[in-house]
Amino acid sequence: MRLFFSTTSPYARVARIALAEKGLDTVEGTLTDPWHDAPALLAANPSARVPALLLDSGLPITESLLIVLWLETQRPQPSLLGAQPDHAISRAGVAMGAIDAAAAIIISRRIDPGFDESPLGLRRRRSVVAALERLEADPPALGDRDATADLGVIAAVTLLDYIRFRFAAATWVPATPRLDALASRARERPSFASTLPRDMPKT
Ligand SMILES: N[C@@H](CCC(=O)N[C@@H](CS)C(=O)NCC(=O)O)C(=O)O
Repeated sequence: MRLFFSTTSPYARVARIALAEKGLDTVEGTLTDPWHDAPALLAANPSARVPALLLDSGLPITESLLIVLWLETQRPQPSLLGAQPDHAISRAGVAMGAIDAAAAIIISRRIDPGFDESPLGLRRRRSVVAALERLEADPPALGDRDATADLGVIAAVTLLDYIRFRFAAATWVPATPRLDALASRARERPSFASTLPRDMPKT
């Protein structure tokens, strides 16, 4: 198997953490800037987006949450849905919506440097703030070291770390002490520590 990923992508990070939590961290990774339209990525994903997981059969699985779904079917244990699947999935939905909103702000700046303050930019910002506030009010819980991180934890921590990475100086990001504590505990796990967002290496 081969995973196309970038070090900045929160979506790729969700897939990478999920693979590692399932004990599949030895899957070969191909560092790929999706914006460079690498032929191998385009062959795996017509949308030219990361993550894309190429199975040994040659079949590609794209979309972060579908990669998680595929993992659940192939390797049900340990489950990424945790003890309360409803809650894990619900929180993951809130976090993924905010990841979409945050990523949309970053991408839209490429064509409109003033996007952040535009009506649509402010709407996307509101989504991020509202999701962080909702997750902060009722944060997912991480068990002890032996417990697997569920999808709610994976998505919430991925969101928070992405916001810190991309919007470090933003004054509109709310204080989230409970999520900060969760992220700091999650960082004790190799799956989270080894996938912290960072700029892509210069080529
Ligand atoms: N819904 C997709 C989103 C993937 C996505 O947008 N990835 C970004 C990187 S953060 C990408 O590859 N963008 C390149 C492009 O949009 O052309 C998922 O969950 O995997």
